[in-house]
Amino acid sequence: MNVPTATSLGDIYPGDALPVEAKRWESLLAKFKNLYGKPAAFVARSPGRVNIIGEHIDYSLYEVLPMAITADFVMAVAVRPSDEKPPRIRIANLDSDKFPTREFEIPDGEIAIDASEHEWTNYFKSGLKGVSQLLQKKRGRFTSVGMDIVCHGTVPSGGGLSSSASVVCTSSLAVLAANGEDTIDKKELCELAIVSERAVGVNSGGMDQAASVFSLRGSALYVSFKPSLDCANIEFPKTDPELAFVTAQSFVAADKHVTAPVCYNLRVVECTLAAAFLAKAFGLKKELPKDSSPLGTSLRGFHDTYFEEKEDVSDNTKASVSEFETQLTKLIQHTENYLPQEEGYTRADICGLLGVSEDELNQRYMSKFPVRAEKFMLRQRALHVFTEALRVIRFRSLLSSPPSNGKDLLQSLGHLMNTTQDSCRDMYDCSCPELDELCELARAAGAAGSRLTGAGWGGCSVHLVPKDRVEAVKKAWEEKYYRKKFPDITEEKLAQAVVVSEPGSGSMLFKVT
Ligand code: NG1
Ligand code: MG
Repeated sequence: MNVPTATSLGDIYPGDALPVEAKRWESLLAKFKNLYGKPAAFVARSPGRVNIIGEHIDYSLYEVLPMAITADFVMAVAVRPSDEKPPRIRIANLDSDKFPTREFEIPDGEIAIDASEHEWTNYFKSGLKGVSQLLQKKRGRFTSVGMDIVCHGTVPSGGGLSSSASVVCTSSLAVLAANGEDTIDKKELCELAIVSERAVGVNSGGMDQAASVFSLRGSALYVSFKPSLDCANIEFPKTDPELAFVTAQSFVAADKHVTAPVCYNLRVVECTLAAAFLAKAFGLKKELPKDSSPLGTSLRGFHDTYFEEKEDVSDNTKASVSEFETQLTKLIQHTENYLPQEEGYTRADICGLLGVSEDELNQRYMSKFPVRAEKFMLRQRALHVFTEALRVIRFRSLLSSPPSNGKDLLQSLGHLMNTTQDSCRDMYDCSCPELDELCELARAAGAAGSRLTGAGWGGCSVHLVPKDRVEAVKKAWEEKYYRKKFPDITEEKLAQAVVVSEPGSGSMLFKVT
């Protein structure tokens, strides 16, 4: 698939959003001219995303269902003279108080990123680094051209809507275009952005980048990672009452960079260890296959290998939906039986079963991205992953063959989302009291389904609400959550807290004419 190029704003933004966006783009291009004394040559953009269902299972290589939102990150670019040695990057932001202007040289060798420092341009550098590695492979020796850049983002940072992916995908796209790659394969761009973002210190899966790169306006995106990255657009059926997805910020900042060793990166390790543990407990003869998951082997790899050995399923990617559901149901049972320790597993427990030393265990699973834990909650994490994978399949089936009554559909979808929230809170331990409260308030005011979205531990929540209940839900949050918790909240911040999400379009490149 190629990235479409377009020359006018009207091609991306729905009519009603145009005046606001047009103003923003005008400021972007005007600031560019002002700062660099020449016009920008092109603008790259990628959106944030909201995940509808399939939480914390992308890095176990199970299917997920996010959609792009209309908030995005845009980057106006001009290439600097090609004979400049070493080439330079000048990068500014419309929001210059929060994101100060930076200037640096592009080194001849590897691009260094200090992930311990919370620096906004690290996300640009991770895109630059990823593209440089790719083009080095393609072209041999390679150093990027220099670039002058002005950018701006409307995805709230640390708010669970994947501002990071919007920046990394936009940056990768911009660096590719600046270096003359004018037909850009979206799959290549996405795979590149997934790996690039890990340079910033979080050992993430690929959902955010897929949603940011591939989404089409008006539909959600069903993302699969096996046998390789693939996406399908999913439209929401027209129903009465109409469905709306509403996001609500908890305003609890989820700073993954600080919490990664005890939260996100630890979950990645726990899931990978659960796969190794189950494979050993079942005496699988084959090693778990190497795959694209962050630590190279995954619960999905265990899943496929298990059914290959025990039930002669030679290619599980060909399993029907109902066969896959049956398989997951069996794995849930097996996890309950073979990972019995509710109180978790120590390193010694795990080493004992896997037959490795603690040094080997740490080296294999915990060296690239260090984690801190006494106990690894393998049972709970695997149960979350398998049950969540099942919920995603059921959610998708409901959308493709909806019950004739819109109310039934709403209720069934909502029930799945609510169950996800319970599992995130109780099994995956990635919710927080504020997110739980937002969900409870919404349900009491008429939401059909409510849950956290994104990594959790703060950030954002998503709610399936019949259109005629949206105002009531908003009012409940305003009175019982936002004004109570934050008595000084400004009207502006309140307006940003709750958004009725319209599915937006994915990464694009615009020539400035
Ligand atoms: P957030 O923190 O919301 O961007 C993260 C991961 C995803 C996925 C979700 C949980 C990154 C960049 N993204 O999203 O890959 O695992 O958590 O479903 O870390
Ligand atoms: Mg992120």
